Amino acid sequence: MEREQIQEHVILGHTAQTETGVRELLSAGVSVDEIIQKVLVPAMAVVGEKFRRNEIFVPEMLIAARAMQAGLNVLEPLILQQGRQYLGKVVIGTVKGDLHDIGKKLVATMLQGAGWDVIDLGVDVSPGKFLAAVREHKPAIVGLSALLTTTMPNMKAVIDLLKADGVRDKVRVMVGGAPVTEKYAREIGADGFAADAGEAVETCAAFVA
Ligand code: B1M
Repeated sequence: MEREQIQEHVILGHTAQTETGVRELLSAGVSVDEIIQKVLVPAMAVVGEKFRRNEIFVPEMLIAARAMQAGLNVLEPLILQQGRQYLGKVVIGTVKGDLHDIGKKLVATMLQGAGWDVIDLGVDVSPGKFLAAVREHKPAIVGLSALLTTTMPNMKAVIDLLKADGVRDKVRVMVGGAPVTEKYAREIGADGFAADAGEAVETCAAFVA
């Protein structure tokens, strides 16, 4: 299957065809990274653009997201196989009010593949739940994801609560998600920012280097 055809399947939310296309690319020797960066992620960018232009609506965006996730699920075992040394624990989640989880899951999987023990709290995670997870798991790093400009401030709410509870200096906080910038990360008092899953692995590695 041609790459453009696979992208079309993602955009139209064809789960089975997306999985088949991803498997075919793998069989043809295309790397996991290339499939993610050059095929699947650009397809979702098209979906976002179509939504912005009112050409598609939330249900179409949702089924496209399912197809994208199905494609990523095919790749996940390969990412996890990398088997590096144990690096420590990361608690990660999408902040309160935000239901976007594909990017956060990809970050979590890549971190696991790189050797981190990842506790994924899911989506719509309240500051209190992040704090409880920090107390329970004592991670080296807390990762906060936000895809909406309206939920970005909830990342600051988590950092503020960690401060108020006296545990802020025991963890490093990494933030990310499409609208998040390095400047914003600094403004809210995060320790690091990553633009994509690959950078997230580098940022976390730098924290413990
Ligand atoms: Co939504 N959505 N969505 N959506 N959605 C966006 C984000 C939007 C940009 C689309 C658009 O208008 N063009 C727009 C946000 C505008 C804004 O605030 N600036 C938007 C909107 C408006 C909405 C709703 C409000 C729509 C509505 O209801 N009217 C609604 C909000 C629901 C809510 O959260 N409360 C909504 C809903 C949804 C769906 C549920 C239908 C679905 C999500 C399904 C799911 O996740 N299971 C969805 C989708 C699919 C998108 C787009 C099309 C794709 C997101 C995605 O999965 N990208 C998105 C448009 C776009 O991004 N171009 C859009 C692929 C993924 C691999 O990339 O998530 O960016 P990304 O993750 C990257 C990096 O950002 C980074 O690494 C990842 C991997 O490389 N990263 C981190 C992410 N988290 C990180 C954390 C880190 C480090 C790096 O450290 C901890």
